[in-house]
Amino acid sequence: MPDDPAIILHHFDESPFSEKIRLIFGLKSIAWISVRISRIMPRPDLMPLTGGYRRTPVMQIGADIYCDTQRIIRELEHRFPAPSLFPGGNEGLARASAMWTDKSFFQNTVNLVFGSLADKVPQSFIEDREKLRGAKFDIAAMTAAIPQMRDQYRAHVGWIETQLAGGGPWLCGVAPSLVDINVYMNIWYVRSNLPVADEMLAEFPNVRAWEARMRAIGHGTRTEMSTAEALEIGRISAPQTEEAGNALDPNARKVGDLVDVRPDDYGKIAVRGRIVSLSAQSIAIRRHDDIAGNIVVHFPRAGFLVTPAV
Ligand SMILES: N[C@@H](CCC(=O)N[C@@H](CS)C(=O)NCC(=O)O)C(=O)O
Repeated sequence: MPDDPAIILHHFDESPFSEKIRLIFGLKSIAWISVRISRIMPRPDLMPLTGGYRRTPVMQIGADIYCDTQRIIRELEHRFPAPSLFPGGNEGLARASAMWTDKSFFQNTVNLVFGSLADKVPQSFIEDREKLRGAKFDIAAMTAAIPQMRDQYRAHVGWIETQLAGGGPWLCGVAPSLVDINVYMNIWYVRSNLPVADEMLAEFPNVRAWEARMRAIGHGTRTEMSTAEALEIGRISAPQTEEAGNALDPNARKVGDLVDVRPDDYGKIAVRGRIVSLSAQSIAIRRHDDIAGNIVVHFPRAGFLVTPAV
């Protein structure tokens, strides 16, 4: 393996969660490889790498695969510590902010976007997202809820405005942090999809000025690669994760245990493998895939279920 393995992001350009990671590449001036995946399943070159995890984005470094932005961000901060995502401290709160921005705020944003796009949303996308959610992707209900969503979105954006008005120019002070990245996804997604965004943000001058600063961060240095080439890199690489147990694990899980790991909210597909490393914040499992070979897949702990494989 080269000393400096390539950072590969499997993503699609319209994906708001991917935009978080692209901005971190910008903030940290990272050169990265973009692998554009389809917006809907199937993703035949990606599934051998993830073992079935199907949410977007996924980061690949050789034969190590990082799932969920929470886990991807932790890895990027570890490998590229400067500039820090926590310039003024507040690391715990900054990381925890995702539980607001990615869940209640994002649900609000997503309903607003798809309710407004209404009959422009292709049937194939609706069917795919119904499989992902395990529930109806009810565009008509989202459209009917637009007035409520506008109220709630306004409340969320109001908090951003209040925070910026009390200091700034970034949400945690004088330099951009993970809180800016997490929050911005919801502004970016509305701005990218809804012409009414101008009207919705008109009453928030600090948010609009901050939005322009966020946009200026850029995406670092991006080059493109095909899904097949990325799969081949996974196949010929060896995972680099070292074994590490966690004596304080509340369920006495150990390195070598065979487990299933899956998200607890949507896209609940289990990935099965043997634990390689374990901590309060992350779990890595080793699996062998007939196509991709030996792979280690990394997940965060919050928002994920780990169960003994039966
Ligand atoms: N908690 C996940 C959420 C990711 C997520 O929901 N991404 C959307 C796209 S922006 C998704 O997976 N959509 C379905 C898909 O791409 O298959 C994360 O932080 O990465």
